[in-house]
Amino acid sequence: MAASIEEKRITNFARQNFIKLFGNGDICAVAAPGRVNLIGEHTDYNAGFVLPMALPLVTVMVGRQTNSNICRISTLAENVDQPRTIELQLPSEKDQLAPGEPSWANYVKGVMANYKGKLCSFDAVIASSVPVGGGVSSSAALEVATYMFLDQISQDNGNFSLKDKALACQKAEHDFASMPCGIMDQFVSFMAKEGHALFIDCRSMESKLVPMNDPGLSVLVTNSNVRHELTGSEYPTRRRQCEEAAHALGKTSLRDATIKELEGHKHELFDEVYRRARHVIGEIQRTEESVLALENGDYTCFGKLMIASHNSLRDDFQVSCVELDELVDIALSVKGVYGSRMTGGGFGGCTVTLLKTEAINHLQDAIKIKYSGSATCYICTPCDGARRVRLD
Ligand code: GAF
Repeated sequence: MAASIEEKRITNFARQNFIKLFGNGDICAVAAPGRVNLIGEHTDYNAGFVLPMALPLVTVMVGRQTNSNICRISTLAENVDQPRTIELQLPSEKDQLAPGEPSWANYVKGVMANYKGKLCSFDAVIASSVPVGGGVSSSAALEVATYMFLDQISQDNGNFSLKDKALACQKAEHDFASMPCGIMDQFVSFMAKEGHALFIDCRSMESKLVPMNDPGLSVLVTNSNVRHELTGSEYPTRRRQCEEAAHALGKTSLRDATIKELEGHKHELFDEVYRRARHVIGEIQRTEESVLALENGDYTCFGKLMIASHNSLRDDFQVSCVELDELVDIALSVKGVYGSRMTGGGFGGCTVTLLKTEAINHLQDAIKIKYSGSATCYICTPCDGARRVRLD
């Protein structure tokens, strides 16, 4: 899927609807991608490493600044709670904004509340091809698109760094969606580069681009199209358990802990807490090793690390589900597949599979025949982060 085709389709859709709702005239458009995490799951809030890449799937926001002191925001995204259009009084102070109903608007309001430049009133329409609840970061794509849009229309956007903007979007998600997420999703949605995965050190917030442009290598993202309701409640619990383990080991975060130290404290920890920590410590190490493997073109090694990651998420971190396990097993039964794992927060959503390009059709056929549900497959090349979109 070429980013530009997808981007054009969604942008035109949003633009036509904008004109219907708010009239013709000067319109600007921005796009922010969803992401797939290749490896490094549930490590970002443990100050660890992650290795995501941006997807061709995007959220776009089109619109313009107005002089009305009212912000009118409309969404075309599927699966949203009603109403689809909200009107907000432009607040004199950003902290007057508060979360509420409809829930989709909280991501937009949260970013407005944390926007670092000067807010102005606007009309906007949002459209997206990032599947909601797919574990490919539809929330971050909406937050980052909102931030980019505000930057485009503001008279004074303050020229902040992408890192500052990512942190503002993360805070929006914490405060307005009650989701204590790490920094991975917002960071990669801002900073990704075409043809590369992004290795992020979530402690120093430094990152390195890792080339991923071998035509013989492909990435298949498979949406299980299931979402178990546990996600909302289990994520904060996992985060708390990790903090509890770090505390018991006398560390600021699990990034600084070793398996040996964990074993030494095993008797002091609840079994669940011990296993959560074992996943995180192992996953941080796997992520470091996977970058070297990718840089050396050692896809077999990378694939093995992905499989170990999945097993650890399933058995120790306990965030997988039967559908994701089934999709991983199907992928691993196909010749030419290097590795496969669940990706994102878990309890449904997507798997990511690294494979030889020549094996893609076989894998898609196997999923069609063997998967007990109905899956959606996306062949993905690494795309650019958030950008302004030119309107023809
Ligand atoms: C979700 C969160 F938003 C991320 O910060 C990350 O923790 C991920 O789950 C798990 O790796 O996408």
